Amino acid sequence: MTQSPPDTQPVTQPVTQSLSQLSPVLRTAYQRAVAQYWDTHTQDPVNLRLGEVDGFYHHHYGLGDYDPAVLEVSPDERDQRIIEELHRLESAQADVLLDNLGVVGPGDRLLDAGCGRGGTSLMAHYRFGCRVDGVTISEYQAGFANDRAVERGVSDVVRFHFRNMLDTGFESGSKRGIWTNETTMYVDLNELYAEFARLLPHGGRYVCITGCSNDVTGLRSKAVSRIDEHYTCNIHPRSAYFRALAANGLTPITVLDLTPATIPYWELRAQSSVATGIEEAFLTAYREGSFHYLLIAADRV
Ligand code: GPP
Ligand code: MG
Repeated sequence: MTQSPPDTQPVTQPVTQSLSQLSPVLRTAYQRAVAQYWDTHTQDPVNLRLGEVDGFYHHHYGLGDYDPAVLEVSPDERDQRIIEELHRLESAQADVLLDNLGVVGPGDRLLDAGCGRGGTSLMAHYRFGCRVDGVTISEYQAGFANDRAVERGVSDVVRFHFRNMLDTGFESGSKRGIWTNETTMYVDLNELYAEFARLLPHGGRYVCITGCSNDVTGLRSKAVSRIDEHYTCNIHPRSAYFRALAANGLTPITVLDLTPATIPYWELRAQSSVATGIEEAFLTAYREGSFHYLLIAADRV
């Protein structure tokens, strides 16, 4: 059962209908399909075995060079060493995201929009000492992440909610910082940034890490389409981010092209026992230039 943190929205509708019909969280057939994907992809070794390394479970990719020595150790140790190395690169990616949140104090509140199994939220809490809320449209993920927070004894300050990031229900101006770690390809950016503009006070910071298609090379490539199909997502072009941010009072302060730094992660993952089959599409898309791995930090003005 999913845990219900104290401020989870109550379900007030009549009990004669099924919960999925009633839920105010999942509003469209598309959102239900995405939620179903994450509610049923629960045994994914590429995410579980990496998370088991230290209890921080991620749903994003990695940054930085891998240690080539992991490919040369004895066959009985090789698999585990590669998994540990992939996990190190994924945690390094989350650190880069948090590096760009600006000054955050223990009294601040942060929002992880599309929190997955909660790894980045927990890292943010340990770094800044503040309260973090994560939202996900997967009840399974919210439950899993809350269990990790309970295990660590931080469930009073790190909470995961079965909520929609397009309509979070949190108070206006209540979040000093918000991030999306590879989740924006599941939503309309204008709707998303209107909600973030509401939640951030003047001067609040938003950080996005995303994969986006390259307007310069034209419409989406075959490799980008394969990624969309694999994850049931809709990768946006780079231009769409800047248009939607500007339209919603969010002004970029930092833009980093992380593409060169993520390619080693995919090269190592392609050689691992936890490869899922999507590795070649990422490598092709990045190498042919039809896709970028981008960080954007923007301030609410
Ligand atoms: C990784 O999640 C991210 C997504 C599914 C969103 C798509 C991201 C893009 C940059 C296009 P994951 O860790 O669950 O994926 P996997 O199971 O493949 O490791
Ligand atoms: Mg993963």
